[in-house]
Amino acid sequence: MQRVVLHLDMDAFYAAVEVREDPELAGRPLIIGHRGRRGVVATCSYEARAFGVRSAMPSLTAERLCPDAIWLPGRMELYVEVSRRIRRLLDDAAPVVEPLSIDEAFLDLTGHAAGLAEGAALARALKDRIRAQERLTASVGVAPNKFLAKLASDMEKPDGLVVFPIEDVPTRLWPLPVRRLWGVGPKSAEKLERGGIRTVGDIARAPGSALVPLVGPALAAHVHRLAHGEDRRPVERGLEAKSISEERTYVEDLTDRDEIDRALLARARGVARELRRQGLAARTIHIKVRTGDFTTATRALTLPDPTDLADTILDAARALFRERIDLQGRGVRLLGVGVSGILPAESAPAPLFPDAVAERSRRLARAEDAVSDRLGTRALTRARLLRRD
Ligand code: TTP
Ligand code: MG
Repeated sequence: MQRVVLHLDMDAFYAAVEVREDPELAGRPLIIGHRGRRGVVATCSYEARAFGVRSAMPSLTAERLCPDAIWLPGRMELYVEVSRRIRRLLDDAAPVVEPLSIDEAFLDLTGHAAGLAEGAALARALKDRIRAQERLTASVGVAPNKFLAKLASDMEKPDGLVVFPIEDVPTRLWPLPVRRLWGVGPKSAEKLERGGIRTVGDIARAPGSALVPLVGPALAAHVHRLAHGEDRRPVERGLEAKSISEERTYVEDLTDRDEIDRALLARARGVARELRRQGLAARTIHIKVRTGDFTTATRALTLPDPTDLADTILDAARALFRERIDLQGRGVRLLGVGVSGILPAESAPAPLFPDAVAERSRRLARAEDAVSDRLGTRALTRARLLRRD
């Protein structure tokens, strides 16, 4: 069966959402980011790109290239909400959707669309729905695999729709520089170029034995396949950008360090229990702190390995609180702990070096879960959480 894979990427995503919210911004150079010496550009409208402004560029450079640009700081919550709504449209359009980032996903239409032409018709309909419902444009690539689909979605941005059949590989893929191949970073590109291999076509035409001394056997085989437009990676169903959190507001502000620490422990336990109940693990740990004067701060950090354990979540939450929150003498009115970057626990890679402490925590957690399933969550607790009275 011929595979039909779509790659969809929203155009100038944050900037386009801002333009939609304020039509006065349409047609003007718009930059999302913070100005000044320490700022960087998150993204910018295509009008600003005409001046050479790009994502991740220092704001000072962008200010020099485009002095008349309008700057906005960005509103993450709004972009996440729009992203979720678009995700629902994608789920309606394809049986399998694999989100890659806030504005980008692969869709697998194999068995749903007979061939690339039918895939393109479905892509057109999807673009129309996104435009009608969200008043935003997307660029889509349609191809027999992920690699070609992603390449194609980028070819006619913004508002593009490009079909990339395997027959087009020699004319459209081979002229591109080697660094456009997935997995070829600046270092490997340099090694290939030193061996006289500059374009994807050079790789495709080179005998395998010519590449091995330059980049090693594994990468040589990989780039050789890609250069011929071959990529067997499946589109994998992703979870909705999901988060789990628990927070509590206090009648009287917490001021005592130990009291705050116990509150963090209680919230971390709740979040970890919920993760295990759903068979999930998470990589990113958040805290939310509202002080007596109603200012709210959120802080997050990402762990090397996903976890479903209260102790690991607590360690991260404590570190965030200690190092990244300055109470300036104020008390804590609300305290929350949350997690995101969630994946099914069984798909979490097993740790390279199994760790005895983590293993003990895991066994303890399983025992705690068993007790609370039978007797309720208050039946078993940590001594630290018992009130002195
Ligand atoms: P991209 O899809 O890379 O960029 P874009 O959607 O703004 O523009 P286009 O796809 O048309 O080229 O990233 C999606 C969003 O992610 C982008 O709107 C802002 C954010 N982002 C950053 O905050 N920093 C970055 O360095 C990049 C690349 C993106
Ligand atoms: Mg984009």
